[in-house]
Amino acid sequence: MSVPSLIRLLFLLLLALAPAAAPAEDGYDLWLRYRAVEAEWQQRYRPQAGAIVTEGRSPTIDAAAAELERGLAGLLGTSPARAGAVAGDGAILLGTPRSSATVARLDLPLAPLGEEGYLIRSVTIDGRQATVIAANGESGLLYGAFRLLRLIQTRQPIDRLDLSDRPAIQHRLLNHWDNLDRSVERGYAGLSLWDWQKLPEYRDPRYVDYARANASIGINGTVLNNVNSNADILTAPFLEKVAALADTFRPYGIRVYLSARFNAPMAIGGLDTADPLDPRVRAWWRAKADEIYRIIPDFGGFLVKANSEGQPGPQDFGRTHADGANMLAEAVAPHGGIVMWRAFVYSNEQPEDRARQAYSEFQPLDGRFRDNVIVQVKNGAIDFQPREPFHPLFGAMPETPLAMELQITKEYLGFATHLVYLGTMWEEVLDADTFRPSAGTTVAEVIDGSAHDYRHTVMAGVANIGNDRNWSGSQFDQANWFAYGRLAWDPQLGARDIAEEWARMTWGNDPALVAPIVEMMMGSHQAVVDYMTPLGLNHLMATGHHYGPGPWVDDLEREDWNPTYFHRADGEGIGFDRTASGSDAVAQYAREVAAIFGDRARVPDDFLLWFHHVPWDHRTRSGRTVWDELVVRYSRGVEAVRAMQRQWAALAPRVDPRRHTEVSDFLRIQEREATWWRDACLVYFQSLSRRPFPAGYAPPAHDLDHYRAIRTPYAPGN
Ligand code: BDP
Repeated sequence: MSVPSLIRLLFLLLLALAPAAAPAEDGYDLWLRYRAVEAEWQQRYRPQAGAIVTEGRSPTIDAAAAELERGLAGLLGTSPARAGAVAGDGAILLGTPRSSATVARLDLPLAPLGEEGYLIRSVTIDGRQATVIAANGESGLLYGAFRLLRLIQTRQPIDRLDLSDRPAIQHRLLNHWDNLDRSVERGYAGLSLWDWQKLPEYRDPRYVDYARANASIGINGTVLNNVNSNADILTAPFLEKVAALADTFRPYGIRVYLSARFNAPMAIGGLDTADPLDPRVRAWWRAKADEIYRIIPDFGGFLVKANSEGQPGPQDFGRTHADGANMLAEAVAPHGGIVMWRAFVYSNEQPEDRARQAYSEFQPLDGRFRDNVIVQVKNGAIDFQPREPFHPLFGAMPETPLAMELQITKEYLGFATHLVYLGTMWEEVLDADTFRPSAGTTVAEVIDGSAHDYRHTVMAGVANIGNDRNWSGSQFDQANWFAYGRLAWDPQLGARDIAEEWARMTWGNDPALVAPIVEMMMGSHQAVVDYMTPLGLNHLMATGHHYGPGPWVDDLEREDWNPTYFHRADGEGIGFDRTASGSDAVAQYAREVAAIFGDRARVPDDFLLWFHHVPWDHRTRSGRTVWDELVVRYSRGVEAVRAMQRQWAALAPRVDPRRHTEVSDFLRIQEREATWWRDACLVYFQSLSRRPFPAGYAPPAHDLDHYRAIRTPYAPGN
């Protein structure tokens, strides 16, 4: 053999032996990256990662086993064989007592785990050491499989396991605000994943990855379409498409739900009314439900936005929300379906403080809903603002199951480009004490049903998912999808623990990486509140798209769409008086809560201007005047973004270049926009307060006219 061909041969040999280069990271894999663990961990894990044993088969068991195969292959570089029996040490046995005789024989304490819980134990089976993942229902196996993988992904030992878990909330749903033309209301991650035009024949393989991701965090339902809904989704051709998605998601324990347009009997049914008490209307909905369940036997039910922001509803026919909800509930009840009726209502004609309206409308209806209706309440009383006190309905409807609706997509929190971890914000709301019926009853306990013994429990998250390669529009927004799922599973989890788990799975386990990432995340919500709406301010966003500041806007058709309605700043002071001398919204809370929120001396500074109108020279807890404190907080928010930029820059050697650059670039956008927010708001408020900037704080670069003239008609998500 000639020398050159010898060299060639040698080269090819080397190439074959070299470890395959890891595929470039672009975020598609989310927290399910399954990149190889370090050598010493390989040693520790491998003995526990032998064959994957399933004695029975089903689509869900296969999905769980396939995930283990895929995960272990990536993490440990092994290709564990799929086997029908435990034959050697290190097997992972996956089964329910029904699917697996061995699991049945082990007589594990599965009873307390319900249908979706799971147990993972290191056991000995006929003298062989094995790990068993057992559950009563098959979706529990899926959750258990993902849990085992998560242990490895976060570098925890798996050789002496004895753990179990079950979800605290029954229905853990994503709400997609996706339109039939694939635009996504308040979506910043591209188009809708649902390619309606190509369904039902073509099922994008991405649908399976979507289902895997959701199953990995325990999400078990998805509302496919926008709450501002189009009745066409309920027509036969669309239902076939919906059925195709349902078939794809089913093995992953995920049911589909639809947003129903209340006047569908008129829009697509040829009736001249949608009056919920009209027998023809009731018959139409019953027939529609029957039609849906014929092709989607496990259809979850309906989500409804009625008589809100122009959507049709029962009040158009002189009926109540309960009449409307009960009519739909009756239609799906024979099939085991549920109706989620949104409490996000406010009306233009009502002179009442917008923050009070949902409570005024719904609280008196407590106990008037059929037993398969859940009233879905946003976390706060206004609208997904950067920070809101918990909604006063939580705790106030003991006879009606209440769901909490969170917004994962960051409509009011910097769209996809601002790094804002929402786990801390949600934790703050879930941990809030409702004092109903007594001290110590948190919002989480209302939602998980324990406070009032609810028969249904639901958590809903407005999805931030689109067809962008990284799913959520940004790498860090994946954390919000993840955190939402984890909190829906267990609302008692800590935001920091979730952040750490996500960081390890998404970026790597190097402590020098994990610690700063978690630190960035944990401070990020306070930062955005500071540079957008500090001290309890809210709704200062520009009109329509809500992109950027518009605190001066005062000319919209509805009074309660104007930022000036919300901040009420003038030459004397700033803030919305919601005490007894004002709208008295505080009275909707339990007495103990009202006593705190309603008292200027006791209200936390974070909610000062939400509940109080105070003079510019009012002293906050810091000892500074409100005006000075505004300047300090707005400036502090911008500084926090700059600190994140520095922290992230220092991580360059430890993060793959593509994702690192993307995050750096987004932080530059965030820094620019945070500065814009600070400057525009402060220059505007200064035009009213007529006070100087405190020493050491630079006044904005431009005058008010400059900021008022900024127009961004093409901002996304509108
Ligand atoms: C608001 C959004 C709007 C939604 C509405 C809702 O701006 O797009 O339709 O909430 O939740 O925050 O119904």
